[in-house]
Amino acid sequence: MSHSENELAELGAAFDANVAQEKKIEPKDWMPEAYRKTLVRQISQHAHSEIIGMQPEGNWISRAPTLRRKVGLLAKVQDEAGHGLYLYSAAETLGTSRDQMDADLLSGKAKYSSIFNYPTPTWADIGAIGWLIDGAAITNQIPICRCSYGPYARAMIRICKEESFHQRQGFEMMNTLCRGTAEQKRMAQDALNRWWWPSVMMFGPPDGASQHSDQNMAWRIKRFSNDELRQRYIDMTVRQADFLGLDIPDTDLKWNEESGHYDIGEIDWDEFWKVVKGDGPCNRQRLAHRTKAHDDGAWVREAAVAYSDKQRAKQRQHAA
Ligand code: FAQ
Repeated sequence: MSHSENELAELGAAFDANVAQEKKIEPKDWMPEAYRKTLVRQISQHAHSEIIGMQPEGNWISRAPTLRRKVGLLAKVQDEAGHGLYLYSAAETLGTSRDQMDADLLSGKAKYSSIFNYPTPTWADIGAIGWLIDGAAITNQIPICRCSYGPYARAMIRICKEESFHQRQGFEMMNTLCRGTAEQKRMAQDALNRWWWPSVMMFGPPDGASQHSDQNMAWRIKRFSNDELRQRYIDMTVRQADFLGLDIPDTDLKWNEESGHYDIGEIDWDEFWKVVKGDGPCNRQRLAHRTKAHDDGAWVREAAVAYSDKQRAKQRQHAA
């Protein structure tokens, strides 16, 4: 339905007032097109990250060192699939389709988190992903539980509960390695050395270079800037590394009495943008794997559609 200029101004003012009063915006409410568009962008990127994020860990399911570790890892990877599904559903409420989101991911048009383009050569990487990547994910995502868009905020509540459990199990895994043999401790340190900087980059470009932050903070999609969340993660994680007896791979890291935060060295933003633009260590492998899984799953989608068509035909017969 098209609106006159006056009507649009009134709808816009009512929308702004609802956001300011912390009322949730729901799928049938009027919303500015740019709000809808940025939410589809962020939520679908988030969903794709969960789905692609299954790959680095999935790599270790068949090689987990004990039955207990295998069960834990299987459950974690399944949780990530679930997160992807709630998030795709949340994005669908904004008028996009799952087919469109899949097509955008597979064509390389839609982004997913840079972090999942790094390899997992050792078992310690699985501990590091839980500890660092889930740790960074919950730091970023807890504020999204208060996002102005209702379906995204509600999906995030459950996701955050599961991610914090993932973070605990990753930390416990690192703690076991750090209290084990010298070789296990060396593996844990090596994993931290490789994952530290990519995890710091996960929060996105620095505030001056973030395109979407200002508007999305005004719309209460985001509550804190990329740098604020990054600092929160650094302060939390440096102390945890200390507890584990591991060294953060940054010779410039130091406590700043004045700010009450840790200062870190220079972030390699060239590396970040290279990975975001598709040229990281595993970008091609991740997309090729996802494309094959999508193609292999075509018969499941066809069967599901055929089944639902049959059910609908039955219901129509009953109703007649
Ligand atoms: N990777 O203007 P901003 C997880 C892009 S889930 C790739 O600052 P924004 C669970 C950005 O899209 C991890 N691209 O953007 C798990 C934009 O490009 P566009 C995912 C990035 O949206 C754990 C451009 O740069 N979490 O880990 C990245 O305001 C373990 C300019 O940036 C979420 O998605 C990046 N790191 O802020 C699974 C949380 N950063 O779209 C398995 C929700 C930025 O205009 C194992 N998302 N870009 O083409 C967010 O909070 C935000 O979208 C940010 C980026 C903070 C990621």
